[in-house]
Amino acid sequence: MSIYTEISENLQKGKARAVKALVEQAAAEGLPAAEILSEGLLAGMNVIGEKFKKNEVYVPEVLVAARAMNMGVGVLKPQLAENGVKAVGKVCIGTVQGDLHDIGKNLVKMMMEGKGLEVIDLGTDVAPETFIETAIRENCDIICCSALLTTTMEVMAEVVKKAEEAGIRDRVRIMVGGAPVTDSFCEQIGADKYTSDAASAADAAVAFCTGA
Ligand code: B1M
Repeated sequence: MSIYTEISENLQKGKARAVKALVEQAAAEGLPAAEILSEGLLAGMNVIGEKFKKNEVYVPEVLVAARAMNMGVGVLKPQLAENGVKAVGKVCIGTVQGDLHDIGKNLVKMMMEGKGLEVIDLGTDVAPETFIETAIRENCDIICCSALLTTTMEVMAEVVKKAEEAGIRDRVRIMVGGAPVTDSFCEQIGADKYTSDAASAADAAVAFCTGA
């Protein structure tokens, strides 16, 4: 069995300590962090996602798998986010109000930090007003919203509306993402950029901040 399969299977069983140890082993063997993430951790999470959809596993199993995922991602953080880069811009990020999914948001944060952006993490269940107040107080270049539920993605439209009302729309970009979000949804609500994955989100954010 490959180490990636072992990581995936242990993640599906929610064995956080085993996942952490296996990820550490894979990293020590010199396997690339991005590959450990996609072939091991995300592969396992995808299986859980499919089973969750078919009611073959339930919230408690998904929660322990998510905890194992976060432990594994924690090990990879230093490699995924190479340090020592000067801050190229400031971002505030959060999962929108009503939504508690934070694994994707945490990955986006990590990739952005790796690209030299300063990131303020507002956590989950973030009200539109909190995004706006933080962007103003902290002088952020970008507001990043993540949503995993079709019912919560609408909150992103509220963030755009509140940014317009606060008069900051000309100087703060709004980026959106998460599994149910699409390019056309981004356009429809008047946000600036949709990206489908964390690495592209980080690239787009750097491009906004550097004017590239
Ligand atoms: Co939830 N859940 N969940 N869940 N959960 C989904 C999202 C779901 C698709 C499962 C399913 O039915 N197949 C479904 C949503 C259906 C829908 O709305 N259409 C669902 C549901 C229904 C629910 C509950 C309502 C279940 C219930 O209670 N009956 C409930 C809601 C709670 C709430 O939020 N209020 C719920 C709860 C949970 C748990 C708490 C158990 C747990 C979350 C734990 C946590 O995050 N700490 C959980 C999980 C883990 C999932 C699945 C299985 C996995 C999500 C995940 O972390 N994926 C998910 C099924 C699935 O997606 N296959 C599911 C891995 C992660 C890396 O991907 O977040 O998509 P993702 O991030 C990607 C990209 O989307 C992108 O970058 C990342 C990768 O590079 N990205 C951005 C994300 N944000 C971005 C922002 C950007 C740019 C890119 O710019 C700003």
